[in-house]
Amino acid sequence: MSKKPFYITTPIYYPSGDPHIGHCYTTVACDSIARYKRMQGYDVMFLTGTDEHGLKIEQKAAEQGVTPKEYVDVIVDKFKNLWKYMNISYDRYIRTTDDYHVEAVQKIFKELYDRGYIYKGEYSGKYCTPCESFWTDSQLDENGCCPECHRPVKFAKEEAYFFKMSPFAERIEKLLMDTDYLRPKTRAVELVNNFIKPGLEDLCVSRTSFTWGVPVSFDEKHVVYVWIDALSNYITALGYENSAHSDFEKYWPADVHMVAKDIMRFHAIIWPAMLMALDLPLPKHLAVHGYITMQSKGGESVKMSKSLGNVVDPFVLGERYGCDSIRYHILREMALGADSLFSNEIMINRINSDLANGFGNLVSRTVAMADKYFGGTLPTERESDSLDDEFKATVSELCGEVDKCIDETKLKQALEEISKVVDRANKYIDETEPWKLGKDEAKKARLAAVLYNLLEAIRITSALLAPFMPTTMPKVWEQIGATEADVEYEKLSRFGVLPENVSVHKGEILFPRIDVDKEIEELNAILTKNMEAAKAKLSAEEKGEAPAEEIHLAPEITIDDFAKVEIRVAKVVACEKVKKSDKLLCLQLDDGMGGRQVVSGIAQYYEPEDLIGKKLQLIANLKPVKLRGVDSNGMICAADTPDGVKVIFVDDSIPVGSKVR
Ligand code: ME8
Repeated sequence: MSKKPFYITTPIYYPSGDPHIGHCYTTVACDSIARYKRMQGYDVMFLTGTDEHGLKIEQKAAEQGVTPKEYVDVIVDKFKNLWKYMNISYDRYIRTTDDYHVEAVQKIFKELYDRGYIYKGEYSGKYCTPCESFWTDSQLDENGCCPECHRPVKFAKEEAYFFKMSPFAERIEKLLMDTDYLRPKTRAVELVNNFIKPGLEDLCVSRTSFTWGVPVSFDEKHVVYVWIDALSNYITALGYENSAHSDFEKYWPADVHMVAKDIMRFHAIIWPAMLMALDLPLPKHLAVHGYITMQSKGGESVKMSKSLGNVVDPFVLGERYGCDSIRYHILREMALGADSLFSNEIMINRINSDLANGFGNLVSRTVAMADKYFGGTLPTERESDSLDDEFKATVSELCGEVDKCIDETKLKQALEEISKVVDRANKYIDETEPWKLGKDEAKKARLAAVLYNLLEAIRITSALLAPFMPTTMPKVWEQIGATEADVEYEKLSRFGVLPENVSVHKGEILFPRIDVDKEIEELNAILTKNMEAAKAKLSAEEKGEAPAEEIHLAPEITIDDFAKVEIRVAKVVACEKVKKSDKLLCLQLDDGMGGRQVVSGIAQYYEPEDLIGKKLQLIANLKPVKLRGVDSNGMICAADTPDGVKVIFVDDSIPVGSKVR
């Protein structure tokens, strides 16, 4: 039997700054649902990606002296690294700069034009450059600034194409008010009252004031502006109007689009209108969540965002507590639709209470007792008690409850349901007092029953937690002696799946208890330092200055990690520009080991003759690569400074080949 398809998407993120915990929320939430649905046997397509066009990217790239594509490539890699680190199981990653997407967007734009839904006009209004948004006067904040980032806006006017919204108003109102499209439904009234009732305004869908975008095929001085380019990703990634993919028939319409409230309007009104104009089916659900917020100095909760510089680096948290704990924390704290305040204290207390004291303790106590009283293998003789029936029923019903929460995109509730059963299991230990049973030979059969019931509770709760915490749960299965077959979805509503004589294996502590005071002090210091550096960088960028220093604080390494990098002193014996490249120089080095060739991106800062005869530091054990077809065996050390890149030269008295440590 062929599996039922299930299609879920995150927004495509702007690669205009490093990803932060706010981006992680949507992606981790979608990943958990995707994993859950795969576990249930669906054929899942989980899409994420990056939204790479627009003025802001064009400007940032120009400031750095690189092309927009070069600029986004670096940040897209950071997003992909983060998703790898957070164990995100996306099936497809779309970049709006991918050729197939560009081609499909041009066709979609032309199709909408041919159908009479796009026309040429003139746009004028208040424009916020960092947010790339035009705002009406009534939308500006109390200081007449951008309502999103609160920076000044300027009056702007240009020829533009518009997408007609009014033909779809009635159908969209019905979609929002009478169907289960928008979640939570409470937001539908706000959208209808604010945008549909006053009359849907036509949407500006092209720009002539910048070039970094998809060109309008029939009027090349225009580029497609934001939403037709960005929203189309959900269908072009499946092969709509392109031949790079061929899953459109299978996966469209999407089962769930998940976004934060900042882009709800675009997904709740504009996206359905575009699909209606193209005569395509509408997605089944749009799940809208709130923001991860931070407390400002004034005490209010404000959105964590790169344009405010108040971001928390997921790598810093992951290195300290493990990425599963971070995944759990962010999902457990945020109810669908509501904001959730991020603080180190809330996070640490949550990890301690639910994971260290709750689930982790349940596993370690149960496994330790099976080990202590039965040498790890349960005897088959059992004695049940009436207390067990209610416990078994509670555990067996959990899967149905979690299924319901997943289907309603209520992940916080799903985790709460699981926590309740974990708490119930810990209480079952207190009620049955296995440590007393263990002292009495006559009660061993009862003890075996108690421990078996606990192992079954762990089997079921851990399997249901696995989509949320995919790294840790296989370790739990190892400890409780469960095979992959034991944790299959079909066996999660059934008690009594583990073999009667199951063997446990004591293992590492899954979630070590965190010393709250000590940790908060250390973490606050790191995160405050990072945040201040991020803000300094942001304000330097706004003033058009290069940042004083690179702000990203890499995770701590040990001396052994450092020892893996071999730095040697080398002398430049020859140097020339790499052909057809403005950036690269090719250096011949005397490294005291027979010599080598290194290619370095410093041609904008040095002429070849500036370097010949100089001594510098060479990363000698870097894997060789080809740059513009030229072999490069290592890397030379240089510093990023406000005046550009500067090579770190070494005193001439140090012999070539000397090791730097
Ligand atoms: O809007 N809390 O991209 P974007 C929760 N490219 N979620 C947050 C968050 C926070 N503090 N900060 C960001 C765009 N997000 C467009 C989208 S879609 C066709 C185009 C998440 O990089 C949240 O999901 O500004 C938000 O909707 C998304 O990042 C947008 O990020």
